[in-house]
Formats: sequence, structure tokens, C-alpha cells
Amino acid sequence: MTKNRFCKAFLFISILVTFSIQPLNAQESSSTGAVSAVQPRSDGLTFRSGDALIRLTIVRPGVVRVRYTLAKMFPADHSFAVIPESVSRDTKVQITQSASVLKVTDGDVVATVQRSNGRIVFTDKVGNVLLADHPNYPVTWHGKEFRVYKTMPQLEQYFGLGDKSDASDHRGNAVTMWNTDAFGWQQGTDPLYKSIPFFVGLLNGRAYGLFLDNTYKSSFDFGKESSDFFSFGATGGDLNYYFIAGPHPKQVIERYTSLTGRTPLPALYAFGFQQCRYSYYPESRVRQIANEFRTRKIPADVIWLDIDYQQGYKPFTINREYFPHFEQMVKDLGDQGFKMVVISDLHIKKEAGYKPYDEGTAGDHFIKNPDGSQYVGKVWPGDSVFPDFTLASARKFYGSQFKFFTDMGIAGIWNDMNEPAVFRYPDKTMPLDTVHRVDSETENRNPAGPIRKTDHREIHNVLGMENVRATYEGLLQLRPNERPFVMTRAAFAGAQRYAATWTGDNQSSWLHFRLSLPTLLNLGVSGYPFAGNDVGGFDGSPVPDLLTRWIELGAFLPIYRDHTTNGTRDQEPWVHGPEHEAIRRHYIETRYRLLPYIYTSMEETSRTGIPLMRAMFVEHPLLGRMEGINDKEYFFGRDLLVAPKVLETVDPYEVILPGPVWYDYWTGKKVEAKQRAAWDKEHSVGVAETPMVGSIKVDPKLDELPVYVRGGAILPHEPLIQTTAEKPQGPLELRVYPGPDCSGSVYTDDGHTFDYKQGHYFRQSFTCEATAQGVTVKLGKAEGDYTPWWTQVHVTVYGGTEPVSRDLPFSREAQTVSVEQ
Ligand code: MIG
Repeated sequence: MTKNRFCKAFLFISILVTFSIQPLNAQESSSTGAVSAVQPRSDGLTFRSGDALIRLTIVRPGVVRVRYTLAKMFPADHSFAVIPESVSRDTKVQITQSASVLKVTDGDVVATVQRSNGRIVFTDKVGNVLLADHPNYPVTWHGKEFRVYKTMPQLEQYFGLGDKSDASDHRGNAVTMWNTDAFGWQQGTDPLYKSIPFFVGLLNGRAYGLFLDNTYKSSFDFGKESSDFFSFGATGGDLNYYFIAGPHPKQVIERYTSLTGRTPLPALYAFGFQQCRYSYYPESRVRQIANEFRTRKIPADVIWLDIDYQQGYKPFTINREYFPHFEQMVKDLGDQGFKMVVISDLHIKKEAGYKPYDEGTAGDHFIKNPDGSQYVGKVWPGDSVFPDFTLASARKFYGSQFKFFTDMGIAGIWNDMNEPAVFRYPDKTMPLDTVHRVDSETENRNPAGPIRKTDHREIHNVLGMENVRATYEGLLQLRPNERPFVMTRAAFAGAQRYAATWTGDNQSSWLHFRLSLPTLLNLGVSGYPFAGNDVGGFDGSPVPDLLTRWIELGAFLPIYRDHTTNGTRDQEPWVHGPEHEAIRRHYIETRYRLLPYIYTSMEETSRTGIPLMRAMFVEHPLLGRMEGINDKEYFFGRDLLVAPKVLETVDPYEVILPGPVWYDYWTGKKVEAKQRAAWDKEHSVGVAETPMVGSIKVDPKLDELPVYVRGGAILPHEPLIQTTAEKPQGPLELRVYPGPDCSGSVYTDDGHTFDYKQGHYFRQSFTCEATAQGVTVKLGKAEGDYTPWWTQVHVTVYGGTEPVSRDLPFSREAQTVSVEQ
């Protein structure tokens, strides 16, 4: 055989092996065991362990991949989540073999394999155990299902796993990954809309991550079944996971997002206030809403249209009875500084003569039944078909439909129902034997090969992500130099590359208000920083105080969108009278003044993956184990700490201020916090160190949201605008809060194109230093060639008896200003 033909034959066989080998008896069980047949590789090891073949490789510094197969050889590699370029060939891997163990290390993280039983233990270079297979429970397969058991140290905590609603820390709980339209969800409802099989383990301030790269229904049990171990497994597919070393939680999240990708810098308007409802119609109502914002001087950027703007709920149509001048309306709202985002569900009505259906059918772009016919499910438009989003060609077909909207000047697209939700089935989705086609390009298959067929068991969890990928890529194609804004409800690991998300159908209750923190914080830990929830709650109507508190909190959430379902009372900021309206306006205004800080923080997030909204443990790993702390307060960017009143009860509550110096965001005054040990003696068992923390008691009134500034922060603010379409008039304001590690920065660009990638941006860093007389503030030399909107800088230094301000002219060169205090 010539080499070429040999390769082709090999490829064919390997594809057969990949996708058709199944244990003969579905209930047959297999497990890992004694090690044999060790084969070193440049990046790690392959060996047999009991019934399994295992490959342990270091794919980039601090990231170890572990693959198991029961087949004779490994299937063709493939992943919807992992970006192939994330594998770094330059990692120096050392391999050592002794009589009892095998070791693989990059000099930092060490993976040790016990020869006697195949047990894998991850340690750091000084020997601290980070993650260990359980000594008594081998990795086990029953038919296609597998399960991995790990030791569960008594004080270890587990964060992440997407939009789970139990609490930030999943210890004591078990969760399932199966994207579900969970209307009516409550605390602990599981599964929810997203499947992100990644968590961060935290013990004594040391973090590691584990990502199970498997799209089948999977589950994680953190001590619910037994407090002796934690475990994870899936109902099919490859046993393929990544161990991600820290020790800092930020490092873990950075490394996880280097594997699965980061959220590209969003357009500026997406950080403005957004108003939605199910649904605004007719046209006059939409115009009225827009006018209300402008006449009442409540800043806002986006109005959203839900499903009723469509003709018979058909995507890519307009109900002309409700919206006779749709295009003109979009244009007029644009003139008022509003962008429009419209819902566009993934389903396509099955109707001859409806262009998307005819075109999609002609192009063979829809998902099929096992007998080869189109799969038809009932959704909003009635009988509908679904693009086979795991085919690049189907994504292209679907993405190109958005021309309908881009031609009208619609800014963003909202992909709902993409779990996928299908009516009339008890489990609310399509049958498991529904057939999907997957091409090499979509799943990064290596070696590449022809389109393969699989069923819904494998594709269910990833369909929503491929749906928003189609939308994102379609919008990019249509408007190559505009940052697409896409919103998704369902997600898999990696969806953060394409779309923002929200937590689905929450309720207008204090409980759901409180759950804003654990759900959104865990999304951040899971590599999903650009997220929000329905401000005011979707299901039901909030009492006035609750809506006010939620609009206050929303000002400090990554996405700030008020939304409610059909048939509920009006939920716009002005609906409960002038007193509430004034408070709400004040917080929305605060959001707009703070935009330079938010945008600067998000630009950093787009490069590092470290979320905008972050739990206490992400900034202060040692404090992660303080009772309930990760669900009660959070950091918004590096320097702001937000501690909302999350219970309706009137009792004052304690706010923990980590670090020595804190300021009240609203008054600029230093906070006098009581110092206390983070936990008492009884809780110190097994802990190396008990840190001291600041503690204050607060009892915020209706118009108060406790927000604090880290001493050492320099926060950029801008003059009030009514929409980001407006250019701020006046100076850039730098608020300087002296303290340790005093620094800050501002980043800006045109806010909507990709020109920043060519250097058309503006970045400036700041520092401050205490002097004998006061404080010296330094503005660094600017980076990038973009000219920002300001011509003056107004510096205000807090911390003295009174704040002191100075005005400086704008300059790209370094400047220093000293104030006396
Ligand atoms: O079956 O489009 O979560 O935000 O308003 C309900 C109507 C469908 C569910 C979404 C919600 C949206 C609603 N949708």
C-alpha cells in the first residue's frame, strides 16, 4: 500500500473505531486496575490500567489531560469545547518511572500513577495533594456509563458548573448536566438551562479545576451519595477530563478559559440599561416606552422585542398588523439613541412557501428522525424543524438568515429555547434517538474525516451553543467590523465565545433576588462572565420595594436588563410612583457614570477570563470557607465590593471587608470596620491560618445598596449620558482611594468595531502614593492610538478630612499631581 492509501485506510478504520465500538453487553462492567504496557510520549504517557487504556498528557503548563478508553486504541480526538490552539507544544514534560509509580510533570504540577491499581494523584511540586482518585473505588464503566471517584477532603469546596441554583458551593449536593427549559425553577431545581461540566475545588486557599469534556448527560456528586468521596460521570461518550492547576482560583479560571475560550470584548451599548418584556407590541407601545425613558431622563440603551413581533411566531418575519412601519421604528429609535435586540428562536416553522423552511429543506440543513425524515416538533410557530447546528453548512444557512435583521439595523439577536425546548414531551426536548450530523470542523476532529451521524444523547447539551455560534458567525459575516451581541439561554462549555447569557425564567420574589448572586457568580467561575438575570423577575410582578432593590443591584451586574413575562403588571423603572422612580433613576445613572470602570474591567476579562462579577473566594481564596460568604457579597471588577440586602427581613446584617482599608462608594468616606478572626477556633480545625477580616453591620434603607471601594483603587467615571450613543461632555473623573497597591486604569475605544485589535484603543494606567503632605497620583503614558472623548481629567482624592480635587488637561504623556491632605 502506498503511504497515502495506507493513511486513508487508517483514517477509515479509526473513524469506525471511534464511533461504532460499543461494549457487547450494555450492562457489562469494566474498571481500572493494575498498570501495564507503559508507553512514554513527548507530552506524557499512555498505559493500560485494568480494562482501560489511559493517556495522560500535559497540554499546556498546569493543564493535564486524562483520557480513558475501553477500546484497543483511542478514538479520533474531538471536542466542541476545547480550542485546538490551546494545546501548547512548547510545554516541557518530564516523565519518570519507578517500580511503584509513574510520574508526569511540567515542573509545576505532578501527576503520579500508582502501578498497583492505576490510581492517579495530582500534586503540586512540593507534594501537596490537590486531587486524588479514591483508593477504594476504581474508575468504573457499566455499559456506556462511566464514573470516576475522588477523595473528598473534609473542608474542600466545589464551585462552578454553570447556572446551578443551590448555592455557590456545591458541597453536599449532586447536580446533572442536561440543558432544560426550567420554567418555574426554584432554589435547587436541577438541571437548569446550561451544562458547563467544569468546577473549581478549593481547600485551604488552594484551588484546582476539573473540566469533564463530555457532552452527554453527566452528573457530579459532591458528597450527597457518600461523604467518603465525590464523583462524576456521564451516560456515554469519552471519559476525557482536564485537571487544571492553580493554586490561585484566578489562575484556574485563566487556564480553563485558555482551553475553552473567552468572551470577546462586547459592544459598549450592551453594558447600558436594557428594557424588555414578553412582549412589547404594537409599534406605538415600543415608541412610547422609548419616549418614556427619554422624557423622564432615565438612561437606557436597548429595547428588546420578544416573540410577538413575529408573524405567527415565525422567525425572520414581522407581524405587520402590529408593526406596520417596523423599519422606520428601528430607525427612529436609533435616532433616540436606542439599539434594538430581537428574539429569534432556533426553530423554523414547517411550512411550504416559508423561505427559511424551503431553503433549509433544499439544502438538507434540518435534524432528522432515525428513518431519515425531518424531525418535526411543536414549538411557538406550531410544527417546526430545527437546523442541524453541528454542521458548518447548516450554521451558515441559519446565520445568513439574519440579513433580514441586519438590513433593518437591528443590533443584537436573542436566541431563546435552544436547550432545545420542544413542547408536548414530558422532558421538554426532542427524542433521544433523533439523528444529528457532525462534521470535523465543528468538533475539531483530529484526524479530520467525513460527516458522522450521532444521536441526541450526544448533541443535546451542545446544540444551544452551536445555535449561538451560527448566529454569532452569521452576524460577523454580515457586518464584519461590528461586534455581534447575541444572548443565549442554553450553553455548553465554550458558549461564552459566542454569546452573553441570562439565567432564564426566574421569579419576582425575594428568593430569586437572593439567588442572583450564587447563579451569576458560578457562571463567572465557569468561564461565563457576560451574564445577567431578569431584573425584577420574569414570572410574576415584583412589589415596588423588590423592583427598586433589583434595579439597584442590576447596576452592578454584568448585564442590566429588566424583563417580565406576558400578563404581568408593567415593570419599567417608573411604574411605582415618583419616589421609587427617583431611586431607580439614581442607580441607573450610577451605572452610566461607572461605565469607564465596567468597560475597562470587561476588557481585562476578555483577555484573562477572570469574571467581572466574582465571588469572595476568587479574590481572597483563604476566605472562601467563611460560612455563606460567597453567596452574600461579591466583587464587581477588582475594586468594588457589593453586599446587597438579600433577605426581606429588617435585621441589620454583617458585611465582611477583606483587607485593611475600605471606603464607602457613595460617600467616599473610609469605613471603620471592626477587625475579627474570619472564623472561630472550632472552625479552625485543619486550617493553617485564620485571617483577620473587617466587619461592619449595615441596615440599608430602601434607597441604599451597600457598595465599598478597596483602599488602593483608582476608579474612572464619566459624566452622565442618557445612552452610550451620546458622547460624554466634560472631564474623565478619576476617583482615588489611597491604600495598599494603589492602582487603576482606563481602557476605551470606539465601542463597537474590531479596530481596537489594530491598536486603535486608548489605555492609561494610574498609581497613587502617600507622601508626608498628602497623596501623589501618577497618570502613566498612554497606550494605543485612539483619541478618547475627554479633554480634561478631574482627579479627586479621598481619605483626607475632605475630598480634594484637581483638574488636568488630557495628555498621552505621563503626568503627576500631588494633593495635600
Ligand atoms: O416559553 O419568548 O426564557 O425570557 O420571554 C417561553 C417568550 C419562551 C422563555 C424565555 C423568556 C421569554 C419567553 N420564552
